[in-house]
Amino acid sequence: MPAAAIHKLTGSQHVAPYLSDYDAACRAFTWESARAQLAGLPGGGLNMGYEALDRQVAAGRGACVAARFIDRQWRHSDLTYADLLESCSRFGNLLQSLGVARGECVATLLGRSPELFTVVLGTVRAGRVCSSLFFAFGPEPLKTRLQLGRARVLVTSDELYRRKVAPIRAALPDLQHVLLVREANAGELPAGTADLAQLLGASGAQCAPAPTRDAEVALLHFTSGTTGKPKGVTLTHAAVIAQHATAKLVLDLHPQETYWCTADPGWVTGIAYGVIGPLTRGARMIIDREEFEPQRWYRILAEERVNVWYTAPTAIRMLMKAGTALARARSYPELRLMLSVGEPLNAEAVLWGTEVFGIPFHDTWWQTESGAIMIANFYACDVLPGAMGRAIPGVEIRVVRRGAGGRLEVIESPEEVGEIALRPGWPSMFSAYLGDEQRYRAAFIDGWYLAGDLARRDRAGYFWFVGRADDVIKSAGHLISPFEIESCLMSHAAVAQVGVIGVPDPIAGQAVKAFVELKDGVAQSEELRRSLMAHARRLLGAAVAPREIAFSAALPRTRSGKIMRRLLRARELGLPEGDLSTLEAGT
Ligand code: 6R9
Repeated sequence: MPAAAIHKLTGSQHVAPYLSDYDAACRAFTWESARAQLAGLPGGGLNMGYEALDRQVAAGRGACVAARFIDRQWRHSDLTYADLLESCSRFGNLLQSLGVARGECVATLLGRSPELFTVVLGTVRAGRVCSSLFFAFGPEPLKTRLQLGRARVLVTSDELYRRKVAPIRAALPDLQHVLLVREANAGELPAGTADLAQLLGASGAQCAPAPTRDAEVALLHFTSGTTGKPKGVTLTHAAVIAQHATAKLVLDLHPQETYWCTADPGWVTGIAYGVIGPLTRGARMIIDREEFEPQRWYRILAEERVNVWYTAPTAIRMLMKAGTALARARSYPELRLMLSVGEPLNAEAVLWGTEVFGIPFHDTWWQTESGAIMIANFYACDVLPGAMGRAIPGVEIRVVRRGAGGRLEVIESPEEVGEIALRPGWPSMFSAYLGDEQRYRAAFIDGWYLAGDLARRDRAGYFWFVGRADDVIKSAGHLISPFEIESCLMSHAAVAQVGVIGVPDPIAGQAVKAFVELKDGVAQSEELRRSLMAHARRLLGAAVAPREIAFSAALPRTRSGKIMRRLLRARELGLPEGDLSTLEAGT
């Protein structure tokens, strides 16, 4: 039985919500009117960076704070909309002078910093394509992604360059410029790099936005599949229409409200709702440059008077673990909306929010491919603890099954589990899997985009998450490909076969576990296990490497030689083994 709905007393909220009647909002909504809420480029066309910055400055918000950065020593530095517009203009001129062409890729490997904003917004504003990479990736995942994106420019720090990029630089022939964000006492520039601050200083402060069209690619995000290389998901400038609309209707962001998104910029949430969406709403963003720490987080919520907070289940579970007393040591009178994304948000976490903050967490669901929030518990609507919420206005979402003859059928029964399917036509829908037309086409069947997630849809239209339809792992909100980890372990001299699965973890949701079959004649030992672990951490980065490695005499595989991760998982968790007709005997 799901927990009872939490009824929202809209009359008592101090800000009138943008969406107060869900059905009426759905009826009234059109994507044309959503686009009309943006400025559009003076000569026609649409540009994400222009909507986030120029439009705000033109509306008189130039002197308003766009982003407040808080560092480890609790020092604050504020950037206004006008500051950001200037630094982005400089960056646009810099790209021009470096000879980076329209549509070419500029990658970042940065934490949450002012430079990240300059590079992401400056790149898309200049009509180049920005790819923001996860700073905790090791050299291998970085190499794959920089190669796939054919990045011409990379912006990173001295330290990340030295540890992760210098060792793979020779394998990146397209990468012509590495620009470093330098500490004051960084010393000599490493060979083949340049100083970003110096170049920006020497670039002009005026730069017109590129005349981009709606369908032109602006962002490249990498996401994981179960097989093959990571998928390069491209989002066009039109994505800003949906990111703006959802920042308004779901995050309910009002101009100059204080907003805190805790997502890392290396993943889609950190860009869509950590940079673009909130700026198009004229918000005042809080940017914590540090990593998670419960006391620090409560201090930010309280002292910075956060109004709207977008975070993730792993962080919420860690806060719950740190204890209610810590949360209650401060008060949060300004906090009016808390949201979550990225992994299943259990009902207990929603209720804990109500207990501690007096308001529930509002779950939201979406994917890199959807480019914007697609399912949400809306601010003014009842929250069903454990449910992901309802489809946003303007998008038709159902659960489907494969019926007779393989055709997709929409499931009407609220009990039956099916795959989440979205009807194409919303503006932030991904425009390609970079260089993989076939994979892109395979994501659409019978006029639906299939998300790869299993869910139920109840009579009121709320979606209840059930699981992934594939083997992809979500650990601490990071989407991890078992294939990428398997490939890395396979490159160790002692390894014959590898199978990687996600196992339940009370905090991270899932943890990565690798099962390794050794080559003939290689003996299992604790030392070898440690060597495998070190190998994985060095190449993949600690955030992606397996947490556990187990030896297996013979991994279960099909007669065609494919490792059966499904069976590994069933055996590990003591679940029914299911159909074994393709299993190779003796494995
Ligand atoms: C934004 C983002 C997408 C996958 C998605 C699903 C999982 C996202 C969720 C959720 C349960 C939620 N996911 N939101 N699972 N409840 N509210 O996370 O994008 O990194 O592409 O991951 O994350 O499995 O398919 P991405």
